[in-house]
Amino acid sequence: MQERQSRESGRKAPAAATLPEGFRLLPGFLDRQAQKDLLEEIRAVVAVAPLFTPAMPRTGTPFSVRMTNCGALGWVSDRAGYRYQPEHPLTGEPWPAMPPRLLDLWRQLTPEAPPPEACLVNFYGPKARMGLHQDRDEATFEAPVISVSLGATALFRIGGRSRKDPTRSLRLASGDVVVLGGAARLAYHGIDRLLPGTSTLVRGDGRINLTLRRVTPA
Ligand code: MD3
Ligand code: FE
Repeated sequence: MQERQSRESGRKAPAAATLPEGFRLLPGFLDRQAQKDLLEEIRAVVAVAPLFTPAMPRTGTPFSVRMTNCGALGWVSDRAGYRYQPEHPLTGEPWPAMPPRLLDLWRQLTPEAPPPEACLVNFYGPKARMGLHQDRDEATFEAPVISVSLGATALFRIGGRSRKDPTRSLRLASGDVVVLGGAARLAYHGIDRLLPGTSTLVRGDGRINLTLRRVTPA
C-alpha cells in the first residue's frame, strides 16, 4: 500500500485512497422540505411493503439493517441466496410503485440511462452497519446506482473493484445523494457505523438509505 510521511510525527501513515472514477457525491442535494416529503413517501411504501430482516445466504445470519423495496423489482436475501424478485417475500404482494420524485431524481442525474427498476430501502437503527460488499446481483451494470441518505449521518467506506484495494471513509448526511457510475459501480463499499445524535429527521437516531438501480438490460 502507498504510504506517506506524516508531517507531525514522521511516522508512516496510509495515503488517502483515491475515489473510484465515476463516484459523484452531491452533499445536501435534497433540501429539508424535499427530505421530509421523501420520508413521508417512504413511510407510505413501508405501510404497504413492511420492513423485513434479510439473512445471509446458507447461514441465515440476520443483517442488522432492515429493508424493503419499491419499484418493479426488489432485492431480497435469505438462506436461498441474493436475488431480485417482483413480490414482497412475506406478503407475496407486488412492491409498491416508485415515488415519482425518485424517478425525477434519476432522470435529472442520469438522463441517458433507462429508468430504474428497483429502489432498495435500508433502515438503520443506531447500531446497524453494513459490511464491505459489491453490488453485482443485477443483470446489467449499464446504469449507475443512485443513493439517497435520510436521517443520521453514516460513516461510509468505499474502495475499489478488488476487496484488497485501499478504502476511504466519507460521511453521508441527510439529503446527500451519491451517483455511482463507471468504475465506482463495482467498487466495494459499506457502512461502518452511524454517528450518534445526528438525526433530526428520523426518530430514534435512525437512518434510511435509498438505492435506485437498473436490474435488467434495457
Ligand atoms: C457503491 N447501501 O444498499 S449507500 C446497498 O448506506 C448499500 O445503505 C449503503 O450499500 C447504505 O447496497 C451505501 C452508497 C452506495 C450505494 C450503492 C453502491 C454506494 C455504492 C453501489 C456500488 C458502489
Ligand atoms: Fe451496496
